[in-house]
Amino acid sequence: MDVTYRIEQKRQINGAFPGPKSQALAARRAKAVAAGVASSLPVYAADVDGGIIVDVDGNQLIDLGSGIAVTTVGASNPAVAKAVAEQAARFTHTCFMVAPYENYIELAEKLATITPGHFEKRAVFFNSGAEAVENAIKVARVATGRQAVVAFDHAYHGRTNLTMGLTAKAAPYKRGFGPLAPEIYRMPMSYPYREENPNISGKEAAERAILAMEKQIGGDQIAAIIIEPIQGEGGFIVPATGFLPRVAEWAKENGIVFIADEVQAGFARSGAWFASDIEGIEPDLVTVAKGIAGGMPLSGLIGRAELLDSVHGGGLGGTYGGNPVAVAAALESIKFMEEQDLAGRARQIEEQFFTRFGAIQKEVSALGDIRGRGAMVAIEFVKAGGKEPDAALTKKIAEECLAEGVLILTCGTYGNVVRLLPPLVISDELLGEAFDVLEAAIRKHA
Ligand code: PLZ
Repeated sequence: MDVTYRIEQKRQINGAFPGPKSQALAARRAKAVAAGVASSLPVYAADVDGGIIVDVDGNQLIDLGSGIAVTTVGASNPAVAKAVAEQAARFTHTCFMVAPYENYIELAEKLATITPGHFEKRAVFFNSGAEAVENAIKVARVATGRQAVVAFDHAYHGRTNLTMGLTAKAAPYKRGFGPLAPEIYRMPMSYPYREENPNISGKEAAERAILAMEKQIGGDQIAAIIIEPIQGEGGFIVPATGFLPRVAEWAKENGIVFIADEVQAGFARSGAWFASDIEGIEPDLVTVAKGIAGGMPLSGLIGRAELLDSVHGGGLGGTYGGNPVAVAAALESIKFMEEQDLAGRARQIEEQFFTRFGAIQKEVSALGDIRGRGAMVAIEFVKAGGKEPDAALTKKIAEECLAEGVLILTCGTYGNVVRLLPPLVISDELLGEAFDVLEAAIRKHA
């Protein structure tokens, strides 16, 4: 990897944490910002580069979150920043539905070549992951003339009305926000660590879900099956080998649109362009966001031409979708990922993680499972001697890391998963130091 850093890549906590400036901002925030939006960090960001977040008091934290899998190429990647500035100086917005522009088309062309599937494709752009997912469902319903949508246990697809219905976890995402959208059915996932029968194969887990779909809905009633090839918020769950190909095959046999939600796993994060590539599936539709544009808000829906083109003219859109500044950032981010082989970098990180934490798992029984792919890896913590989720321990470990200057996010249906999502431009040295801090926190509390 050939990257230069603007900020010294050094972890450093100066005295009080949070410092006085962050404390002052927290007091202002309490009086101005809605209480419903929570933050992982008690400090406020001032400058971010490579693997370092500098806060307003000058503390320097190692970033293992990338703004939830977004800043894959860095949060201030110079090539992205330049493209953003140049595009903003020409025009920030026209609305593609009013005065269309070239870079939107260029990004659609580019995505057709890097997304899974050897068939003719079309793309359409939006602002958030949730919006891409909503539109995938809209397209599938028009294309099939059916209404039912299948999602899985532990799924996360967003917070808008339709997508919160697709999301599995009630608190905090759905609590009190109903009524939820109708015609959503939830099916059992392949979650190897928590299977009742530890020997169940991926194909058998797929047959379990298929039987439930046949009995509870009927294959000819289902418009779409949506699934994250690696589940994100639900706990970085990698389904058993063979699960996804069998579900996709059954979808095809029944004329059901198979949608891969690659919002979190996509764009080099999993060690391939898309996690679907590793699973050997060719989804009919793919939703993307997060890592696509170096931190600029952009999402997309890409897939089979005949599906996307089945929607009547004017049926898809939105004021800001495919904003030219965000699209310019995406084109540069993708170019950077290619030039720097960030997928290869993600595979290196995967290897370092499994070597390091695999060894610790042999000694510390609280590490129930270590899993993931690429730079999307996680540890599931359990109580000694069994598999009971230990959310309290998970929280303690994440807090300890934070106090030591390492930002680590948690996730999982049971809140007992520590997930690592470093920016792929992080140096080996800094990543190793973050692993040291995490290991020390585990050894202290587990
Ligand atoms: N699909 C697979 O991971 C967003 C959500 C964080 P938006 N994940 C982070 C939070 O608590 O809000 C996500 C995802 C998958 C869809 C989404 C939704 O993407 O850009 O947040 O709408």
